Amino acid sequence: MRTTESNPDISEGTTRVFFAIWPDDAARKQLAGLAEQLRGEALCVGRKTKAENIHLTLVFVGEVGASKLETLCLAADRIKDSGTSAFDFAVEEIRYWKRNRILYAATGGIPPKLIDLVSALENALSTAGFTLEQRAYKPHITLMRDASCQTLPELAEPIAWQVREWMLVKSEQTSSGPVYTPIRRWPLA
Ligand code: 2AM
Repeated sequence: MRTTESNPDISEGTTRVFFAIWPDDAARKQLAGLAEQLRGEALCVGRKTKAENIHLTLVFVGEVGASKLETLCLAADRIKDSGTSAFDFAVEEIRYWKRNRILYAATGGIPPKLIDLVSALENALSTAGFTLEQRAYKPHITLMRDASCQTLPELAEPIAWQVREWMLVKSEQTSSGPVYTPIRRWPLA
C-alpha cells in the first residue's frame, strides 16, 4: 500500500474501490514471511502478495464514479453510530482455494465484531443505493495468486493484531501489480 494518502482522481472517470482493514506491520511481515517460507519449502508456488498489499477486504464495491465516491464516504460515516468497536483478529489457518488458485490466511472463528462491522457497512451502502455482491462474506487474506499448493502445515501460533481502523481503498492495476491507496480511514474505538 502507498504510504502517502493521495486524493483519488475524482475529476473524471471511475475509481475501483473496496473497504478493508490492514494488518499492523508486525502481522503483515509475519504473513509475508509465511508465504515466502511455503515457497521456500516448495509447498506452494505462485505470485506472492507484496507485504505492503496484504489486507482483509470488508466489502468490495467495484468501479465508482466521481460523484458517487463522496456518497460512499457519507454512507460509511453513518455506521459509526451502529456500535462498531475495535477487536482482535487472529490468523489461525493457512488454506488453499484450489478452484481460485489462491493461498490465503483465515481465522478459525470469525470475530463477531468483524461481522457487525461488515453488516453495518453493507446495510449503509445498500441504503445509499450501492449494489453489492450477493456472495456470503468469507473473510480471507490472499497471500498468493495463481498458486499451486501441496499439503499445508498448521500454524505454530496465531498471527494476531488489534483492528483499530478500517478504510476505503483505491485499487489500480499496474504493470508491476496492484497498487492500493487509502482514500479515507475510520477509527474504531
Ligand atoms: P481476493 O484477494 O480474493 O481477490 C481488492 O481487489 C480486494 O477485493 C481483494 O481482497 C479481493 O479479494 C476483493 N474482492 C472481492 N470481490 C472482488 C471482485 N469481484 N473483484 C475484485 N476483487 C474482489
